[in-house]
Amino acid sequence: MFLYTGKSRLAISAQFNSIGGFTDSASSCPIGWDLSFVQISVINCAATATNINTDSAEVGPESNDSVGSSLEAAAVEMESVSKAISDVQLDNIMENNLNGSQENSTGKNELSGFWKNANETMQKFDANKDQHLDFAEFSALCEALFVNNGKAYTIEEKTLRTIFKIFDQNSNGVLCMYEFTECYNAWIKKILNPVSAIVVIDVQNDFISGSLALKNSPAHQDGAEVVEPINRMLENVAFDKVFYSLDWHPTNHISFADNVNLRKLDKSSPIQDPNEAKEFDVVVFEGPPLMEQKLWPRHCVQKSWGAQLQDDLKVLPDGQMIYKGTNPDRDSYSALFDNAKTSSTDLVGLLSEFGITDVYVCGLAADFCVGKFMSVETCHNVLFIVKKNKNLTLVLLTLTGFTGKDALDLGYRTIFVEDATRGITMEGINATHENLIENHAILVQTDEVKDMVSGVDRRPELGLKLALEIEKKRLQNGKTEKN
Ligand SMILES: [Ca+2]
Ligand SMILES: [Ca+2]
Repeated sequence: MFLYTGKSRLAISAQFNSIGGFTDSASSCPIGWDLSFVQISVINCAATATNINTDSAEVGPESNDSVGSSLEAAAVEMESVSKAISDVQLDNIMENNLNGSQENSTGKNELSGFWKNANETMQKFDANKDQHLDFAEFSALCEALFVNNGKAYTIEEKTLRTIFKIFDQNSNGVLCMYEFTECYNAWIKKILNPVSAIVVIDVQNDFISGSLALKNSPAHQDGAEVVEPINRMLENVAFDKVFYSLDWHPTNHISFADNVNLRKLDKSSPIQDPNEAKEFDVVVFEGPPLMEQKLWPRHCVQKSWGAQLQDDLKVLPDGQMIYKGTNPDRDSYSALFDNAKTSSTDLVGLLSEFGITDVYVCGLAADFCVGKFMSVETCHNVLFIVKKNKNLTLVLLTLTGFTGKDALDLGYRTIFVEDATRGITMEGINATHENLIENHAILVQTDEVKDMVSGVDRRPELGLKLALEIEKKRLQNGKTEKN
């Protein structure tokens, strides 16, 4: 059985061997499903307006023009798919699992050799030929999986045990074929064959040489310096998708100091007379909602020179612009929220539509509000943009659009391209780096990116991140089923 989306790469010829939340009660071995895979697929289904036949569990394409339909629609479709799956004959699913998926669900390259399918991989690493992978056998697999141009990375045993435990769903100390099939489909395949997007953040005139030039901020970094490494990446690396984000404010934006008269100050505002308010002061607007607001110089006004991408930045013809801060009444924090619910929905949708597994982040400014956002468990932090500091905004765009019991949980593997970013304060930059690493993102240099995107440099940290996401989704799915 297949899901068709009419879009080649993502088309989820899903064979339902990687769909979340199903347990074979007749067997001691739970069958693993990769929810994210189907989520991505289902969004795509929704975007191409598929119809779902819940009896046959087949999804067919339908010519239509509703590309970009809402994510709620996707969630509804998701439910339909789930229902359809539960009617499917278990035997067929198992058979598909055992055969391994010949379809390349996410990646662009054909997998070959012993990585070709779950069965071949199992045979390769099942040293004692008992049709199970014990921890030692799994460790050997990881040694072959996590390499840089053939050279194995050293992986801590603790990390290996964490990953092994995630896939050993019945905790009997070995991976049976069913468990391993999930491991293969949801994890190994994506590691071998990542689908990569780069998000070039706010490389705009105002942040480089305009009203909020980075070089005037405490770290005195020159924003223009990101242009060369970013261009180098865009020229040499075959990203699956390229996004450019732009701060894009209307002239009456709440954050501009010279707009302070446009809105009423609240009684609680530390400055009561708007004529006394200056740039970088904090005021409180009456709202609703009540809004504490730092006042910034006018910057990145829609269609102005300051909002334009820096002249030398390479803009690929198929690169997509992501506009943010477009709501006049939202400050940066609310814009974050707002971004998360509206403008980031576009980005979420796009990342999903293209089956992105890995997000590379570069641009301005490198710092973001540490802890405040990244520590939020449910917030699958991904892209950060600009929000506040002494004299620059530092916004964090989080992909929080999907919440609730059937929430789509998009935990992308995130790669921060260190030499293609510049920040505001050294403290902020260092804290950002630490925070990224704690959250299983990695820092790399521009020249390392090509091999990672092509799948010849495969980092264990990102493998751990993906495994943790699989576990998180499984738990969420379990809760959903109980409710
Ligand atoms: Ca074995
Ligand atoms: Ca097991």
